[in-house]
Amino acid sequence: MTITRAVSLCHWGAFEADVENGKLIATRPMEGSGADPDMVGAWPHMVYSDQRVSQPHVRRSYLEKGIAAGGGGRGHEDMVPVEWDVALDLVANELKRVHQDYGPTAIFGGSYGWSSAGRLHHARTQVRRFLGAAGGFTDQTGNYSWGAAHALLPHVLGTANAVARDATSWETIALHGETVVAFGGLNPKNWRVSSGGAGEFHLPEKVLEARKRGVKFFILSPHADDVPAGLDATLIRPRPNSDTAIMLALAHQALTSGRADLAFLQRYTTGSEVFCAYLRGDTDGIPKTLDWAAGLSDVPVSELNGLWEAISSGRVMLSAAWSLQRADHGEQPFWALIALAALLGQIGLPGGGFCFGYGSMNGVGADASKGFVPTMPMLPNKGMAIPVARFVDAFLEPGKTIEFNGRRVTYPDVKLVYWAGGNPFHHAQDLDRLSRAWERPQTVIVHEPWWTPTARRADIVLPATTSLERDDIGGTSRDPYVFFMPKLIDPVGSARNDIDIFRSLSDRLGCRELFDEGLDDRGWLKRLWDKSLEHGVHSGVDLPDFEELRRQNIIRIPAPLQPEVMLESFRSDPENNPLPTPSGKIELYSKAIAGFGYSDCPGHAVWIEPHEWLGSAPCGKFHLVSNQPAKQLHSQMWQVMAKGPAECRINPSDAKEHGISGGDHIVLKSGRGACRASALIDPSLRRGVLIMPTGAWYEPDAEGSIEQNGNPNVVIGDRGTSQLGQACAALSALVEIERETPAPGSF
Ligand SMILES: Nc1nc2c(c(=O)[nH]1)N[C@H]1C(S)=C(S)[C@@H](COP(=O)(O)OP(=O)(O)OC[C@H]3O[C@@H](n4cnc5c(=O)[nH]c(N)nc54)[C@H](O)[C@@H]3O)O[C@H]1N2
Ligand SMILES: Nc1nc2c(c(=O)[nH]1)N[C@H]1C(S)=C(S)[C@@H](COP(=O)(O)OP(=O)(O)OC[C@H]3O[C@@H](n4cnc5c(=O)[nH]c(N)nc54)[C@H](O)[C@@H]3O)O[C@H]1N2
Ligand SMILES: [Mo]
Repeated sequence: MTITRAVSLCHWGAFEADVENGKLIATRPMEGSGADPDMVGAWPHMVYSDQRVSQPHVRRSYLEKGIAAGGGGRGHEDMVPVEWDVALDLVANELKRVHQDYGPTAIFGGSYGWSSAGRLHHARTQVRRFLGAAGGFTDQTGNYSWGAAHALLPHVLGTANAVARDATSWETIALHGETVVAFGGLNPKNWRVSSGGAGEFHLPEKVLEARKRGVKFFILSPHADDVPAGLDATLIRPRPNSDTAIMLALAHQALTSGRADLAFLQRYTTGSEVFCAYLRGDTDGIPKTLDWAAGLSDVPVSELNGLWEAISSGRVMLSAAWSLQRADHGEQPFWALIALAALLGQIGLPGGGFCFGYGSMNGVGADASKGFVPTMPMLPNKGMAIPVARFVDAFLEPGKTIEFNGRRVTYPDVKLVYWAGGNPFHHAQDLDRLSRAWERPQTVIVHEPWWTPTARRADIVLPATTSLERDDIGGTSRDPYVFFMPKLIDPVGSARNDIDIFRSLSDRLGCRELFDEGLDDRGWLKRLWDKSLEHGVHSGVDLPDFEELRRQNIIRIPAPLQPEVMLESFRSDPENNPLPTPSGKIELYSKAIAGFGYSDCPGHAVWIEPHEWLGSAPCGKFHLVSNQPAKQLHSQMWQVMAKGPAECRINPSDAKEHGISGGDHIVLKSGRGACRASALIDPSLRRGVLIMPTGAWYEPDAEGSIEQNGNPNVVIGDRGTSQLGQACAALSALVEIERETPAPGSF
């Protein structure tokens, strides 16, 4: 019997694996890593799940009639197993036909989703490289995570690095900070995940260390789960989507109380006069007072006063979770937070200023050296790109022109969809509408290891390996480790690596050289690592060569000499280190944005009422917060973790009013659709708010009326944040609920 023990990596952490006679037996957190044992322990169940796609499949009527079959049968018909060559010929011929008849933009290959960890075999990167090499495609720009910030922050700060990359380290907060205010909280469940994977999950300890050193925490969130245990934080529970009003009111208070740091505004910002005139009410007749914000946020003014007192002196770090900007007018809370921090004048000082994402992902604010984890280079795209979260609109309304960050984008006429490494039937909003849009393209091709809802709705499904079935290099710049991820087991079934599938297709399409430059996997991995070695030479860090990395399996990169303080060099010398904004300063008023003329995103931070929120909701409506799942990465692991429909938290008084007890099956409804959930009574939750995580696989019932597994995106609308960001606004949704009758059957 041969037993191999090796370390590998996934987005939810580094793990040790036992392989016995070629079979994966057990996986557990890498020692000292702090990864979640349930999540990394799921691997053996995942790789051998009965949901694995065993071989290529083609939808029955598509196999018989080709595109004459139409798209209506997707997800309803059976899928016929076929040989690899049959499937690959079909895919290559379709790509050739659509490209010839309609041009590159008719091929939609943005393929948004998290794929797996590992730089070479990252499916979304490979599909976009391949389609680039094959002549071009319609890409997606931005991301679901912080799409509004992706559009806004370059105008205000010059880059979007403030969302995570450049975050001020927790060490400096512990050493120099006095108060942390976290809008959207610091939910420890979000620290179980890192894009790219990680060898350290130590944020809970780092944050508690700051507390031990006397830093006081204020958390603004609808529920207590956003407060880490032991933090002893003051919890303020505003109405969802009202944070901008609170930030503006605190800024107004700074201005009118004389606390505002006018010298900072003068030296480091532009446009403060226009912004301050708005705060005073000179432009709209409404002074943005604490009373005004108390009315909008439904927080007693005494609590807002307490918050003001806490931040009016001492070193203050203001933080906002990414969730705040995944909402109607999601650009505003981020811009308002920057403006408030500017008025307090501590941007660029250790432990002070602002930052986004401390509560959103592992590693934000951890001390790690950047640039050692290589990335795959992209190839030029002769097609076009649309904002990531607008793809359903594009499928439904080809030829329509929308505004997007100062540009006009005309939707392409999509004939072919190619998805590898994402699950749009999990992540898009208004899923019943996506189902209708999904019928329109002539051909849908999906690479997946598992029969996800998206794979089940494809015409051609190609089975992909998981990251345990191939060699790779992985890591993230917010973590001190780089991993060689060894192939632990042979491909399950007849699965192939995404890159090998694209190699076979590019042979058929005559673009192989462009696609992989004649390098095999080992050649690519060595080339990637050589880039890290170069970076090591420039930064004085001694790194092992590729063969040694492979042998060592994992290497630790020394921490930077100085802990990160965001915008420190700009603060110390703004003349010589200007920001890459038009003014070189922080733009509290942006002429560029004002020039776009968008009423939903004017030239400075403003309060704009969300389209859907409790402030103007008819009686009986709830605000649905759909946050990230605790023990999954999005829809990944659902097939082994789910024990029934997703849980939906509800306040006990709200539950009582609706005759709902804990564990009851309930139905959430909106004009867009309905989904089932299991009620979880949560006394810490604000009344009128429901919290239901994403992560369930979309499963409409036979009549198509109630989704069975609890995917909140069935009831959530699909509207862009604004004409600037056109980003995902999933966290602005009003729904109704009822107890399911008759009593719940089995799951
Ligand atoms: N209502 C609501 N909706 C949301 C959000 C929200 O907060 N609320 N959040 C949004 C955010 S921030 C995000 S990031 C998205 C998540 O977006 P999703 O696309 O839903 O993310 P994943 O579930 O991680 O999808 C990755 C897919 O890749 C597959 N996969 C894994 N490894 C491989 C591989 O090697 N090859 C191939 N071909 N496939 C592989 C997995 O099985 C999985 O199906 O959801 C968004 N949607
Ligand atoms: N375990 C786990 N961790 C993850 C992920 C995962 O799938 N699983 N996904 C990762 C990804 S891709 C991303 S983008 C990040 C997302 O990071 P975030 O967007 O920060 O995470 P969420 O869990 O969606 O939301 C965080 C909290 O915001 C609060 N909140 C929602 N709306 C409002 C509001 O209007 N005001 C205030 N004050 N609070 C509000 C909710 O109570 C919620 O618990 O998470 C990452 N971390
Ligand atoms: Mo995300």
